[in-house]
Amino acid sequence: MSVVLQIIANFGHQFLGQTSDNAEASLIQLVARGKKQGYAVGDLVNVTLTSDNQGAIESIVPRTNLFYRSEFNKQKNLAANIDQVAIVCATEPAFSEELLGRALICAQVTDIKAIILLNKVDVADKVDAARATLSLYPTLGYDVYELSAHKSESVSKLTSLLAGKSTLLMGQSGMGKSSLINALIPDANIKTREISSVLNSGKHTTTFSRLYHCTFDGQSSTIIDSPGFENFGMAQFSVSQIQHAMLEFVPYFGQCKFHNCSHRHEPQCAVLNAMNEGHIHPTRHAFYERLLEQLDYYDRAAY
Ligand SMILES: Nc1nc2c(ncn2[C@@H]2O[C@H](COP(=O)(O)OP(=O)(O)O)[C@@H](O)[C@H]2O)c(=O)[nH]1
Ligand SMILES: [Mg+2]
Ligand SMILES: [Zn+2]
Repeated sequence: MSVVLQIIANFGHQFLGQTSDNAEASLIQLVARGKKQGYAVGDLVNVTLTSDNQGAIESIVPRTNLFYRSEFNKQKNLAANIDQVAIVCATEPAFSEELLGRALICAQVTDIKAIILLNKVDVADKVDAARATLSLYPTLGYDVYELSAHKSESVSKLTSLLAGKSTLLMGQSGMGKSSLINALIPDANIKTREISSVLNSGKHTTTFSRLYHCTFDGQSSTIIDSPGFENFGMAQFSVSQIQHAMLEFVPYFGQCKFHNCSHRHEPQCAVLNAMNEGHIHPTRHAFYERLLEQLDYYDRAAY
């Protein structure tokens, strides 16, 4: 029998599928037939069932999008077919603005809405510093929502942002992602144990992405939890894609002296002029230079 299933967890080359509209549907262990493909959590796949709880992936339903990081030829799929990515930061431990910036670039190039969650705002002596760091991002067009995973009224406010959507939750470890998932999805622990027991006999329970079906504000929604990350390579993008994802640079494009200006060191560069006049934050321009340096490095290493 052939069915369409959604991949809700993967670990290495093992996948778990479930019908996409029923949180209580049983978990089907999936193997990829033929050439190994880079399936991602959130993918819809055509499956031939070989038993009650096993099946073979025959083909993939075309994706609306795929969010992934990459270094050289190593690709790490985080999620497919998502409506938005929520990047979790915290007041403590301090979060990496570099990783936040990279996740935002990736969302921008992939044309996925990104929102920033500042968790642990109950930590009174750290909240001002975190707010100061994040104050730049609303000026670029990104909404920042403050919350505390330990406060139920704050978590219930969050559900209105998630209702009816498929959201990839990402963040460094320690930011409170698991606490948020547990507050949002009361039986998340049970589901996780169930997934681990089918997928990999309980090992490495925190190292794979998983998708949770949930109902927020009466609307069917999904949350994809991803493993904590400490780097975020974007070898897949071109210089031009990165330039256009620097949203505050975009209004100045076309005004530089050289039409192929890299906006790094050229004379009469409209982007550099805007920075010197205080319209572009120097930390963002330095961030942009680091991204381009890393692309140069990938290019040189490829030969
Ligand atoms: N004060 C405070 N601590 C939190 C909050 N959310 C999470 N934590 C704590 O931060 C630590 C890391 O949380 P965890 O959910 O494991 O983070 P993860 O690594 O992102 O999954 C734990 O000790 C949590 O209890 C919060 O809103 N306020
Ligand atoms: Mg965790
Ligand atoms: Zn320029």
